[in-house]
Amino acid sequence: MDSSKDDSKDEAHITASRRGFLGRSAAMGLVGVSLGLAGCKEDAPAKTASAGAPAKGAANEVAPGQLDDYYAFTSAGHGGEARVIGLPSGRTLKRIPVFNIDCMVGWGITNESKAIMGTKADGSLKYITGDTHHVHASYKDGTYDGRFMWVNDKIHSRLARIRMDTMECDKIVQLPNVMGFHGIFPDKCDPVDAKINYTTRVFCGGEFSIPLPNDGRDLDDPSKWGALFSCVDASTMEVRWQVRVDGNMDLVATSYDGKFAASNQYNTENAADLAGMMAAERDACVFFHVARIEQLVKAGKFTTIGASKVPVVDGRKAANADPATAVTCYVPVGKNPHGVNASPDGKYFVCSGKLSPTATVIDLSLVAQWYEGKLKQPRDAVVAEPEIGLGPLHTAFDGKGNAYTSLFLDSQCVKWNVAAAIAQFKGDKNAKVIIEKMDVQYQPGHNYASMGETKEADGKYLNSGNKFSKDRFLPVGPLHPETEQLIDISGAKMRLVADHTAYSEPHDGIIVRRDIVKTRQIYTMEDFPNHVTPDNAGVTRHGNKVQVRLMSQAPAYSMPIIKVKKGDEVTLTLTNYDKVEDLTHGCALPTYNINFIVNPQETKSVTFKADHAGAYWLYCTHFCHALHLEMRSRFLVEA
Ligand code: RUQ
Ligand code: CUA
Ligand code: CA
Repeated sequence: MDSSKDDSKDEAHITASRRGFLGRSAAMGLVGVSLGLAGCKEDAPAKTASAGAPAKGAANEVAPGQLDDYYAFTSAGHGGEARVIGLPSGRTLKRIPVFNIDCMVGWGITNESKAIMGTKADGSLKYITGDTHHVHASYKDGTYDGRFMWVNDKIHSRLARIRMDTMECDKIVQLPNVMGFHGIFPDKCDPVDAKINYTTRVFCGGEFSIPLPNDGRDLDDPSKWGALFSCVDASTMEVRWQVRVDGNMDLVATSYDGKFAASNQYNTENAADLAGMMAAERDACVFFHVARIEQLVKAGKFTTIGASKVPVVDGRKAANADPATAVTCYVPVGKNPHGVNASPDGKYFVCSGKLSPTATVIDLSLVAQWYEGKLKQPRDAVVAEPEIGLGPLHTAFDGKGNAYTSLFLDSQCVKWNVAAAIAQFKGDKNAKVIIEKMDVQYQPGHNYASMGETKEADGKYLNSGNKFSKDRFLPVGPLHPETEQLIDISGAKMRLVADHTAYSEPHDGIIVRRDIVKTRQIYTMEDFPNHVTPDNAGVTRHGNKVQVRLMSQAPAYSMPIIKVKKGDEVTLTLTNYDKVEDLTHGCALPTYNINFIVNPQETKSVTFKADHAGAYWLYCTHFCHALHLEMRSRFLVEA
């Protein structure tokens, strides 16, 4: 095998690789026809030169000691965590374990984190895998308020909340009777009481149809299966209600007035196989009338499914034909759409076609009119449908009337003007819809702009989350990092300012101005009910249940020797008495799988069976002091 040939920088090879990807898709029968590429127009505007080299005086330069202007909060895909990145530098600031186990902080190891993640009767974790796609933060007055973020888990249909002051997950809820929970979006305002102008609900789209309940019935009859849209209370994190829909849901967006949540549907066919999901020429974006759903729930007009007590309202088409009482409105959009995004002026939702080279622009005021009986057909709410390129997925906004859509198949980001698209739809042949197309490397999934999902969209940066990097970075084996390309969108022309790497595989993210985020410096000891005090520190025993209460203060633990007996069930609680910001200690116990950290004034605990005798050095893992290595105690398990 000739492996010496370095073809990684060979353009032809790259192009071939890219074709290979598409070719493989086509060979698998994957959307061969549609991707082969319906409506591909040859008269598309000329591409700008491939932005291979970053611009001179790159705008991403953040000098040593200088702080970034923005935080990016991103998902991590099947890594199961969330991430915090500084922008424009691209420096990774933090990884927030959520659905995954992380032995640096002890997530999935400590009792406190396990209680959040969920355990089985024997105390072990219910799930050890996760698939995070979408991170969205809480709102007030149409912009971020710095309280919370939420992230979905597609694999086990869970929604997690992350406190922005500590950047740690504090609650996780599982959605009943949902599989493939994909899109999420917090509401921005109450649908009835406009004084409640902050997030109180989080909406969740269920992508896969399953038997309802999923207990073994109807296995051979997918026509009876269904999908649910869920509303979670932002503060209690309990599921408030669900709506059964026709078709499926993918991504979710919410209106600025709180009246609507919407989800794009690529499977309006209700099909259970690939060909069936591509049968219809148009699919839909379904708009949920939040106030009416809550009225029905209040009036007791709902059902429940299986063992779940969550109220379920019928949002299927047949039950919602009358606009006067409907809770759902299905607006037809381009074939197999992906992504639905709200424009920062609050007026439009944009759905990308994916299998149609178009984006569909829906006017929210017209959706409202349909519900008031003033609009004939839901389809009349469509006010533009420009052709923008192949494989459009997600759309970001700059707050200046322009939209930026990722084109997966074209490997481009297309900048287009929303007002021009509407004018063109009305018949203006001179409307200049497409402003610029920029090559990205390669095949973008999600993109997102600085503050782009708020009323404060500032049109500074766009991040293109590209699924393939190939030649962009030093090779690291068959799996490459992804390319997160940072694009300066503040000028007339888009300008690539950096290729940042990302470990597989972030999907979506948000870019938040740094002044919005207010983090804590240290914890408050009293916030932990089980914190150790000098009075209760030490070893106490009740039968074979042993409490080990330990304190840390650099460079020592409060007990040099800890003695237990083989067979004991040990609960070790550690409170960090250091008060200096960032003065964190670790706690590792060899052969017992114990490994976690305690930040200043924080308390954590672990429970384990001391099932093998011997001497074990309980040691500090987190560099804390000149005598960090000496910071250890003898943990003795007597035979
Ligand atoms: S959605 S890019 Cu498009 Cu979850 Cu992944
Ligand atoms: Cu304490 Cu290292
Ligand atoms: Ca379809």
